[in-house]
Amino acid sequence: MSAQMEEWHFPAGYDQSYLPDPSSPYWFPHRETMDPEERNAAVLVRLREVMEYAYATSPFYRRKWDAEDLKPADITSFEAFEQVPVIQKEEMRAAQHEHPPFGDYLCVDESEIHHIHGTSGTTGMPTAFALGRRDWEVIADNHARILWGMGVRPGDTVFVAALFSLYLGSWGAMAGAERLRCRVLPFGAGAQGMTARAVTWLARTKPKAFYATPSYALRLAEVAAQEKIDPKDFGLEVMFFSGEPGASVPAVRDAIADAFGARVVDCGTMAEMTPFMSASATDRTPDGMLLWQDIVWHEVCDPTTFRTVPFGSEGTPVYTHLERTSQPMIRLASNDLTRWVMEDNPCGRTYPKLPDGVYGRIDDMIHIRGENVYPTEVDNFLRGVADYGGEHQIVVRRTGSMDEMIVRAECTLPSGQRDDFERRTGSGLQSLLGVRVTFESVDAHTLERAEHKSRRVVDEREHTKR
Ligand code: 8LH
Repeated sequence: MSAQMEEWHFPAGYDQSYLPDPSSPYWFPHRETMDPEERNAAVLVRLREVMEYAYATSPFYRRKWDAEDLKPADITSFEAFEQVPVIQKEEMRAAQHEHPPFGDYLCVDESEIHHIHGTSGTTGMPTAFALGRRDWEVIADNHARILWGMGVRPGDTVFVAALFSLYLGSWGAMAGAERLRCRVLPFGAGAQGMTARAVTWLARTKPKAFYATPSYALRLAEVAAQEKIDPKDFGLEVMFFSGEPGASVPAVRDAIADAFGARVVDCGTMAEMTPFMSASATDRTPDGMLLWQDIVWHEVCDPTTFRTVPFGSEGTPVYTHLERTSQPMIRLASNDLTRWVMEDNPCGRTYPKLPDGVYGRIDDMIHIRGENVYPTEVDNFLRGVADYGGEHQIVVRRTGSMDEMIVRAECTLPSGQRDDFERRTGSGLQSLLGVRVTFESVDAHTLERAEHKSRRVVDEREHTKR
């Protein structure tokens, strides 16, 4: 372990009165800019420690690793660590079913639980997340550190425009902003008429920073336009997003930056992985997301073998907590898709990077007639088309023995004048995706807008798991 790594110990605990020197771009200058090999060596020791802790405190991990004849002490190299079996969400659901409500991977006494969050449960049994009191403080510290990296400073007003419910995104952003000594405006989202009220509050309070999902920011810009308010007048400087692809999809990113006149920052892993901001861009490395490897260990892996892929390659993120004690996740499979690189970052942090962010879930990729279509490609393309109305839907269905893809997009032109729009958009999509597309236009403002995460794909094929 490097003697100079600031506050590096397990279980983690940070000096709650610490703030960096105001002139420093870094919260922890050494940890953020150190030689990555040296950092990795410290992380390897930590991985063993976290595994020892989990093995001692959780029947779930003992069962899982005993079945593979694996002991934490065996983890003496990253090659060995890559052989630790991944956790899939179904296993957590099963563990919570057997040991309600938190599963037998809760590694602290129930009296230590400070927050309970969960999945919405719209696509199956909901999963509960238990976060310890001490962990919450550490999460807040980590998020404050990452917000500092985005350029947010004590005293700044941070407007949180995401659901305050079971969703961890809003609470995690708020915890970090509070620890950073910001002024938090926990506005929320999702109630009737709330978007118009958000416009009023943004115009009145002129916050410096803003958190939401990317699709909600675009929705907000539309509602502001309807209210004859220019979102640039909110005076926002930095908008950070998580929860879905968007902030790293070039056309979406540009649309948000142009509408609000603010910097767009992408962040986010998974709720289970809170501090979920451990993948995040910074003010001087604004594109994609850096992987803050001393907070959460991020691997990008082959989706079948779960061994890491070389830098430059595509794979699926696999995450391991380095600081959580309540429900530490050790090799949680995300089933998302990304690409990682290791290069010099303009901000000086020596972390690997996901240059294109996380571009989607493996399950959401549409397999049609031998081609793979990412819904984000469609989004990116449509946002560049003149007269596009801002929302679309992708329907995949089987007609006879053929799969058919229908893209329905809003158009700002009156219905009698859309021939040219339909022709250029339909043929553009077809050549981009390499599959036949039936393209339809609908009136602007007629498709549903997301108040949270968008759901634009309707796959009607029976065999497709959604
Ligand atoms: C993303 C991104 C992103 C999440 N780019 N896809 O918001 C962060 C946490 C709280 C969250 O959304 O957790 P949740 O609800 O468990 O969803 C996780 C999934 O959301 C993740 O696996 C991705 O598919 C997606 N996601 N942040 C692209 N910045």
